Amino acid sequence: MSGPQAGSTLAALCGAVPPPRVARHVRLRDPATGEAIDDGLAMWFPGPRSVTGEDVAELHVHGSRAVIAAVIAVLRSQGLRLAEPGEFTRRAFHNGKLDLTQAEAIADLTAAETEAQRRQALRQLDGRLGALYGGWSERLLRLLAHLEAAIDFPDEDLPPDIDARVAAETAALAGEIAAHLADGHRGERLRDGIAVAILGPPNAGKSSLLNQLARREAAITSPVAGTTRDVIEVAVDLAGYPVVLADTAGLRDSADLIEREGLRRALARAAAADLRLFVFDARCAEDAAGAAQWPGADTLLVANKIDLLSPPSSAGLTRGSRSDAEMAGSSPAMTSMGFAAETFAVSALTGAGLPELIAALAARIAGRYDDAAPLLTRARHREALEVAGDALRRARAAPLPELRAEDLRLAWRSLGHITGHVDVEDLLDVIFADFCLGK
Ligand SMILES: Nc1nc2c(ncn2[C@@H]2O[C@H](COP(=O)(O)OP(=O)(O)OP(=O)(O)O)[C@@H](O)[C@H]2O)c(=O)[nH]1
Ligand SMILES: [Mg+2]
Repeated sequence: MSGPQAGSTLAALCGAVPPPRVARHVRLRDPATGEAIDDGLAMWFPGPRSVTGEDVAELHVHGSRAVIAAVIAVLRSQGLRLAEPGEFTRRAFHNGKLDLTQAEAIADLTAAETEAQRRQALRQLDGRLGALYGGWSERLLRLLAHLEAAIDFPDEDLPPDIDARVAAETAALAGEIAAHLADGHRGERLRDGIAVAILGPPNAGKSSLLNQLARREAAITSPVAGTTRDVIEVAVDLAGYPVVLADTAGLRDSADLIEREGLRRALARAAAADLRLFVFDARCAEDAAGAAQWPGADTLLVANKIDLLSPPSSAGLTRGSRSDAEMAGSSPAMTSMGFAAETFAVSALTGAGLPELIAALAARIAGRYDDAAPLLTRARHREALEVAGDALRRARAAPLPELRAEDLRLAWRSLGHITGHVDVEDLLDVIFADFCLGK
């Protein structure tokens, strides 16, 4: 419960308000009838030292439907209503308990499905992102204040090099924002999922690999080449990282209209993906050449069906067994075939080599996307930063101080939209704090 009624309601239900921030064992009663509803814990957080900044009361009750229904009915009879989605966080924001990036972090924490998402949301909740944007905002405000002062009070005793300082600081800010924007969408990827495309010739076992990584039969597999035609997407938790796997149609020229469309989609997905797994049949090493279309460290080669390379009887192919992993890691057959170092030998049938492949993928993702520094996490932030960056660039080119100030104001407002701090009073405060003008 949050708001002015929280205390009186708590007293009505529990008989008394417990001391602040102490959990009390209570018998909850319907104040109208005196009937006992449940046995639980009550806590009292008088504002402003509470999560919303208002008076807050918490009841810890048994979670059964009957208890919850009875408690809610009694609370309603006391004039309370259920909070709307996000209302507690919204009130906390309005009461200055957190900025908008932290409010978004709470939403992200609530929705986090993987370890990496949880860590990133927690970092954002710590306020590091807000502090970064807030810092820029403050510098911009100071800049603006100096410029406005020079415009409005040209006769006053202002530092002579003010123009040069404004220009240098504008350039510095523009540079920092540009560098933050050019982050390869790392934070957004960690939040929304890293796109990994599975490609390769028909029948190589792409869909089988997808099913193994997703740990379910998401895609149809069959010995018929050309089984997959459309892109099949599955969101998976890959060693703690959110990954959107895309299985694609086999890469081959075909007269078939649908297969040609499948090929087009596969190529488009490969181009758009953050990482690629190029799967080929380990028995046809020459197929690996198809991966040349996507050079670089973003493409991992996966030699599949290694169970067919050695006599099945001697391989001891039990899924996930130690001998499997060892075999996959250092298969003499594979090394003698001369695959590049980045080739992972696996069997999508037995699961051999998959732990190594997953570890390598996770390591690549960790290296590229996981960062302790505050990262851009939302398109909303990116848009606002782009507007701010453009405005700063315009400000640098503006011929008149008035135009420059207008662009700086725009940039500052845009930054303020990210954290939710936009107030002209801020500007006045700085102007009057920095300069004792017109006293
Ligand atoms: N022995 C063996 N068979 C495999 C392995 N991986 C896949 N297969 C079989 O190979 C055939 C093709 O597998 P899919 O996963 O459908 O291959 P794909 O690359 O998705 O094929 P398309 O969708 O047609 O491009 C199926 O019969 C699978 O059971 C493997 O590691 N070992
Ligand atoms: Mg397939």
